[in-house]
Amino acid sequence: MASDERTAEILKGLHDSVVEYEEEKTVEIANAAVEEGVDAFEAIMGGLAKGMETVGDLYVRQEYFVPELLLCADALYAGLEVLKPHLKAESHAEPRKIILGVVEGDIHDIGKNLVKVMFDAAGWQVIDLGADVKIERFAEEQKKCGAQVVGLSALMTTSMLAIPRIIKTLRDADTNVRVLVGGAPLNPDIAASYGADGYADNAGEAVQQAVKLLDQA
Ligand code: B1M
Repeated sequence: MASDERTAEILKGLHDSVVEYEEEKTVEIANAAVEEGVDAFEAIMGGLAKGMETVGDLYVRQEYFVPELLLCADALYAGLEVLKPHLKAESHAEPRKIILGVVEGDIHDIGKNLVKVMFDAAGWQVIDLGADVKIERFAEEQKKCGAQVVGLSALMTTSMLAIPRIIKTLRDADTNVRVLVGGAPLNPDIAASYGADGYADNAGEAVQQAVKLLDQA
């Protein structure tokens, strides 16, 4: 079990190696995290995801451009491959299913992929529709597989406008399905005004919110 000081050092190492798009170093530090008993959830959220947040800031400040963003994402995914199998797996007597997707017109899928990892680890069956998903597709898939929750991710103020339209198609098709939304431009008020049942700020919280929605159902 790593000391608090060593854990902080490893989290910073993961953060920095994502920001500096050093894929091999990210893998090396992720392996050290596993070997030294750093919690995989903490390493993903406090190291890799935090690094990608910093990358977002650098992009906004025009210090990083698209090529750097993509290289940073590669480093994040490489670290994720190492850490993912070490997330504490949960199992449930009753299968819990969630459909996940990034809304139409939006190809930002890094956050959604982190959300997927957390649901996988929490023992949910995840039907991942990918990114830039057509509005009607969510209701079509929900009808096919009977998922109790549909999770929508949107990263742009333009693409998030698809959310109320998707929710309408879901409500028209199955009144019982619960809709969880997330992504940087959203907040609880916008989510509620769109008719969503829940909102989550990050990947870890997404699972907690989905469980809450099922408990309320
Ligand atoms: Co673009 N991009 N991008 N981009 N990009 C943003 C989103 C932007 C805010 C940057 C900016 O200009 N300030 C801006 C949107 C502005 C707006 O709102 N209107 C923007 C733009 C404009 C664009 C393009 C249009 C640029 C262009 O071509 N001119 C283009 C869009 C193309 C399209 O989608 N049609 C574009 C392209 C790209 C890349 C391809 C280069 C790349 C995406 C790579 C990929 O995803 N495969 C990219 C990136 C990386 C970003 C930023 C820098 C980072 C996004 C990210 O991955 N964050 C972003 C700026 C920023 O966010 N600061 C930006 C890290 C990730 C871990 O966080 O995705 O927020 P996030 O996910 C979090 C939470 O939000 C939450 O949990 C996650 C993990 O904790 N969450 C959920 C997310 N979904 C959830 C769902 C849930 C619950 C929680 O429940 C279901």
